[in-house]
Amino acid sequence: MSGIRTCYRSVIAAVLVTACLPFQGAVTLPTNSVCSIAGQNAAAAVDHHHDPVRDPTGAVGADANGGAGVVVAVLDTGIDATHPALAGKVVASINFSDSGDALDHKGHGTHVAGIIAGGAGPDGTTVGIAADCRLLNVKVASDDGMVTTESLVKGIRWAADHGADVINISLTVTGSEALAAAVDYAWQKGAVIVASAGNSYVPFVSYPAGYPDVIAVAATDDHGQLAWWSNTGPWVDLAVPGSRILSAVPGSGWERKSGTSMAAAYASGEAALMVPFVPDLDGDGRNNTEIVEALEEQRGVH
Ligand SMILES: [Ca+2]
Repeated sequence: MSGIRTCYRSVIAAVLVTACLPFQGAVTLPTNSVCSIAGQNAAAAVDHHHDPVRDPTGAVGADANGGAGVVVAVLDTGIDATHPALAGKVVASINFSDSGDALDHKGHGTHVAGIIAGGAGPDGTTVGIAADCRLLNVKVASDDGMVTTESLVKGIRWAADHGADVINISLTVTGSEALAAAVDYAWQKGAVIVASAGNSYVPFVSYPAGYPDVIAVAATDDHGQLAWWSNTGPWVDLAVPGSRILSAVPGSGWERKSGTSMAAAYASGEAALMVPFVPDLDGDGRNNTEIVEALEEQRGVH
């Protein structure tokens, strides 16, 4: 395992990607919107949200279901559950950060949540990949975007114990034995675990994305190519849209953001669509292995 840990200097939406260079340190921040990208050529922005996902039988569009009955945990900076696109979607909230509440004062978790489960956007079209799923708001990052491995470990275990079918982790932290054990715990409970690869354009393994039972997600650009700022490497499992993705921000607003955070959310939405359709083929009593295989077949980078 690489001893190099990647970190991201800021989650502030206004910073440039050049502020996201990796360094070695004990604490990292959520992977981030990259406004140097978001500010470019906005007229060419493309919504990718209805790129169809098919269930493994190929017979029915899995998106016909919209993820109804599926629970997705968003481990992030909190969620603005009062946003019109997210009203009624958050079924439970908990705060493992040092913030005073589980609200999203940062504007990161709400955007991620909207990509996964958001309803009608500003033009009336649905912004969420799996708009009928429900969310667990698991706040693990504080209001300045700081997240510790310890809080993430608590969040993963809590999500697994509260029925999460999919666990979205749009952030990176320093790996640890406790984090690996939490991932294994959630995996054995049947959760599909999705994490962002990071935005630093480096090949180094990020955590928790780099653990074998986590789907590591890179971001593509408007042309379907790997975004230049996306981390990648043989440890990355999927490459999905992550550039200029329209979603909700606190205060009933909307923004386009770019990052592997957005890509991970996109992949989590696709996983949520698959949950009702993908059977347990190997008889181990859960279908997360089969969902991961189906996702990698359709979106894999290998
Ligand atoms: Ca299985």
